[in-house]
Amino acid sequence: MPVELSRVEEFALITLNRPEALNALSFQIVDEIGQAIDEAAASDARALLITGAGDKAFCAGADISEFLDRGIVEEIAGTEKGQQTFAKLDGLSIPSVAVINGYALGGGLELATACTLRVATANARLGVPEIKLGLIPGYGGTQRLPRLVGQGLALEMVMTGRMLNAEEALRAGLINRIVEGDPVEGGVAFAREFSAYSLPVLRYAREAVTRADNTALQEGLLIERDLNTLAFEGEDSTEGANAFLEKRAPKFQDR
Ligand code: CO8
Repeated sequence: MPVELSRVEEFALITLNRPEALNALSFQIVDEIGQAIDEAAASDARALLITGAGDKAFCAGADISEFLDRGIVEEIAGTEKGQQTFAKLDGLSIPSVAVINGYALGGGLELATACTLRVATANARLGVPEIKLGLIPGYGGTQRLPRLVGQGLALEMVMTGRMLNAEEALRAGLINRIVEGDPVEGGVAFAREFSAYSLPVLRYAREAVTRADNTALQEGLLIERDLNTLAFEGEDSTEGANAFLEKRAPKFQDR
């Protein structure tokens, strides 16, 4: 199967399993990623991890061998399908972590930037080389990338196709950690830094921070106030305060 959904302890794990083509994305594979996201969302997983099979690539982007036979109608439908699938990932009720184990290029980097957070191996190379194919990113790359790294670097990456190494990506805020050893274990260790916290409160936190991109400051502060009030009204904030005062670890119930 080119897309595999499995379980690693309390986490769902999607593995792009087409290492002979550096896990490149056909339309069929994008569909299967969408189905796997739906299954992960319906499970009791506390986060979703996404990685690529093999030690060379997370994903080398859209499958270039499909490009030449494609008409404009198929192209529009395929781009919309990719954008919708990645938007589904972005809006997932649980957080997601891209475990970038090598190349994350084009649609592969767009998949990674649709995740909540990203870790990468030291050999990772991240870029949007579409310009070299006479194209621009089409799965959200011109929109999510500048929100993460700023317009200057995003324009440079889109206009030159230059790849960043893991250190550069870390400095630019494109990835959150460089992991050593087994990449999935590194991703799991990173996910554990937040996965015991209240899931609804993590969701409010994600929503408040991501809405900052599209919102004027005064409006954003109102969104923050309302989401903070929702968290404050939840049982988990009572448990958090009690646990602090009783000098014990909190036991959140996702309420
Ligand atoms: N599509 C199809 N096959 C690929 C892809 C790809 N994106 N990338 C690698 N492969 C294949 C190669 O053809 C090769 O196959 P084979 O062994 O049969 O010849 C195999 O994977 C191994 O690749 P290489 O031999 O090239 O490995 P290298 O280590 O020499 O190079 C690179 C690795 C640098 C990653 C190189 O493979 C490369 O440049 N790949 C293409 C990267 C790229 O341009 N990605 C962007 C694609 S466009 C895109 O993602 C747009 C997304 C949104 C569009 C919306 C569409 C609807």
